[in-house]
Amino acid sequence: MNARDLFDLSGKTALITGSSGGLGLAMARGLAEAGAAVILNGRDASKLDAAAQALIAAGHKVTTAVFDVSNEAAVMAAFDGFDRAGTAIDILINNAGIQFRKPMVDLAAEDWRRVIETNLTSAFLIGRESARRMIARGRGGKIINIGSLTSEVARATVAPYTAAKGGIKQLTRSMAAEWAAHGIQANAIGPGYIVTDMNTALVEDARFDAWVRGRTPSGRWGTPDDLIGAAVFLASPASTYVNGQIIYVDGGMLAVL
Ligand code: GCO
Repeated sequence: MNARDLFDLSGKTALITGSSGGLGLAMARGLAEAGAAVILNGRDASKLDAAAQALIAAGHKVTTAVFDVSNEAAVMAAFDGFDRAGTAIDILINNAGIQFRKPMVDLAAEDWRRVIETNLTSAFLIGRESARRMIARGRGGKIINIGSLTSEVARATVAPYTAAKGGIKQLTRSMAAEWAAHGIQANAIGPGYIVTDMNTALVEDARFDAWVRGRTPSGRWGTPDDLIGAAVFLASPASTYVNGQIIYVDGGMLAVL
């Protein structure tokens, strides 16, 4: 296979969770531009349809799947729907996630559980359902989990998010351990500080903004489009021998003190 074909996603179908905006939509657009048919997921049907229409207008093959990734019954129903429609998911990006900033001493157990369920358990549930079908089809597949700088280091006031993203790193390795023999490559992307709705409060905080710019060797916040290259790489034949890894797209923040 020549180098250009290594990144060709033609004929593949990709499900990207949490893709009505932000990182998920950027990665979905990138995979579509590389030739994949993409399935956008979110909980808000109107927001999801607007995102889908924009990609369709650009000439891409797009469908939507409205379900709450943290609800196992909803996940199972969604995959039953894929089965009935004959939709084979070749590439999964577990991107859906929420942030909740509060000191642990003030944190309610319900808030802890909600973040863990949405950011970590969902990746297990959707990964399990995807892998069951990839293994049965015998054609392998690609699973890309979205981690974080907090997969490696902690920041005060985001404990449940940090615990979940640390879990994403180890869940990715567990997926590789169990599914690599079936031709499935499971890897992760660790975004640095990216300008997204989830981080608006941080971007608008002059002190935090200055800290990010000073602490990041690239000297800037990331954009969602900065993740597209790593996503296409991990979704493509170019990464057939890459498994259980997490690629940090963070401007170098984790590489330096
Ligand atoms: C925060 C941010 C971070 C970033 C990202 C960094 O409150 O510190 O939300 O968690 O979103 O995860 O990699």
